Amino acid sequence: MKQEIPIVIIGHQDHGKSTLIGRLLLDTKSIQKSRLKEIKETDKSSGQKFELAHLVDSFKQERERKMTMDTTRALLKGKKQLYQLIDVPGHAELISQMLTGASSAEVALLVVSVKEGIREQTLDHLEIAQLLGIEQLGVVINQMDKVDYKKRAFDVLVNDLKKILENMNYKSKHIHFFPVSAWKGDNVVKKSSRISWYDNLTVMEFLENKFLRPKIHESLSFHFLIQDIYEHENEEILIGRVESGELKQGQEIVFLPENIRTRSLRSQNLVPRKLIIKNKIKAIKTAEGNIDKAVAGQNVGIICEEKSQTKRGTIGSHPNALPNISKMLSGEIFWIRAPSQKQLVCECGTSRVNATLLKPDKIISGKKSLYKLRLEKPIAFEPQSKTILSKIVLKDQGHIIAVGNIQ
Ligand SMILES: Nc1nc2c(ncn2[C@@H]2O[C@H](COP(=O)(O)OP(=O)(O)OP(=O)(O)O)[C@@H](O)[C@H]2O)c(=O)[nH]1
Ligand SMILES: [Mg+2]
Repeated sequence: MKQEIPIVIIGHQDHGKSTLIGRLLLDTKSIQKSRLKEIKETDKSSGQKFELAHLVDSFKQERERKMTMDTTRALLKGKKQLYQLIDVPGHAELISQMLTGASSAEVALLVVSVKEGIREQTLDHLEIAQLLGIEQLGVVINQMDKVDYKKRAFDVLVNDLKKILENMNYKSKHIHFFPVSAWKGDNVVKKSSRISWYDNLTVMEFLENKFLRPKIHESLSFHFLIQDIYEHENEEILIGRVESGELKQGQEIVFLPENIRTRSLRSQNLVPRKLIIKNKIKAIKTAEGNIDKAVAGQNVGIICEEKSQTKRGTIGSHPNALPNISKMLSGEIFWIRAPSQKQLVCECGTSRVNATLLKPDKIISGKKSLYKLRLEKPIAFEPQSKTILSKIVLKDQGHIIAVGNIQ
């Protein structure tokens, strides 16, 4: 089975994200004719003009409100690969999709309307994507038909975007710009005859040929994120996802932060090895039966020789490559909105703990800052690893208000 590469579509409201997805699906024949017909008929019978975005935004509620309400994952069939296009309506959805989705994207398509230019959500999404570790970016300069396909309009916007991207530490060699009309189909899958001054990649060619295959963290040491635990025939099965590395039957495993003595936690982040309680993987289970080895990205259940007595949020790691453990976290953070109090909930991987915000004092919504947090209980994490164990989300009364990295 081919691996589906997740690609997140970001950009300001109404700049054409859903239309771009619709166009990609249509021109690659990823969508069945019957589905297209069905949507056209629904539009006709409800007196609406057919919109490509309806291929994606086909929930009834959404159609009524004319805005993407829920995240959609659409399957795009390329010649070489399969892609999962992730349409995110807002900041919170972008963050939760990227951090809790079965697989988070390493590539983003940013849609910017050439008519409207750079807007608030354009900038916010770029900041968030950067913090979430997205390095490769296809910048779709959309609605070129609205400016008569003029090169100057494209050039001016590209120049402004280049300056912004540089300031945000995106590297130019990983970024491509495309003059596009998603509505008319210029340079999305087919080369445009209306944009003669552009003789370069289409969006689809970029996806198929240019961007580097996602690093699925296979080469790193293993971390197994526990989502659930249940008992079956007196055996304890730990359900979770291999976030990085490889998990093998017979391998030693340590559950963190539980399986180390608290004395070491108080004194330092790095744990002396002698204080660690080791366990061993007896079996690795999947829906299809037992396997010897599970790799990064796989969801499996494991049974250990000793009952682990761990819980959701625990990380299983190799005794020689343990993550950090601490109650203090710091790094960079982007505030979607200001917190209503200092007492927040911090989520990292599958762990979730109460946290007190120590820094910053002054929070400006829509801005990045440095932060410092004190957690109620220690958690395991991996600073600067690019895996989700180096990212946090802060919640205030159940709502996502910020996303950050751990440095
Ligand atoms: N003329 C023209 N109109 C476009 C183009 N792309 C999108 N549109 C129109 O712009 C409007 C918004 O497009 P959507 O694809 O729904 O935008 P979106 O970014 O998904 O919007 P939200 O989901 O609400 O954030 C629709 O009416 C589209 O038909 C384009 O290339 N040219
Ligand atoms: Mg949309």
